[in-house]
Amino acid sequence: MTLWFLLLLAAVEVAVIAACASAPPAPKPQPATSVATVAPTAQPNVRPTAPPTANPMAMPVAAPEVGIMDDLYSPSEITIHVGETITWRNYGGKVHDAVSLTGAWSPSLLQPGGRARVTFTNAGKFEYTCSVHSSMTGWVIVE
Ligand SMILES: [Cu+2]
Repeated sequence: MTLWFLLLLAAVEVAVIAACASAPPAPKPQPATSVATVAPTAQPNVRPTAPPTANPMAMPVAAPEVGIMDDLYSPSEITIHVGETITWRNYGGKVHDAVSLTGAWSPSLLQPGGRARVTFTNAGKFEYTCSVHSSMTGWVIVE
């Protein structure tokens, strides 16, 4: 009886081993597929750079200007170089002018918004006034 039992047990074991041997191999565990967690980047926030600035040496220099107000010159003293031109512009509401005290220049009266230009060809310090409002005085220094 024991022998039969052992033989039967052995037969079952062989059958089990054979079944295991013929079974398809268990799939290898695969690492979990990595999921991209990085959100897509936003649109590039690159703005075009400013165009290169022009050569400072080539930039135009503001022309010397004296504003005429009611009733003063602004600036009341201006320094320029020989050969430069000053523009007087009447920003006031009255009629004004800018007349040299020595008679070096004598522009006509300027209506509001009017302009007068004088080119200085000699160095010196020149005082001027308004022929209508004698309290208005200014200086041009030419270097
Ligand atoms: Cu005046």
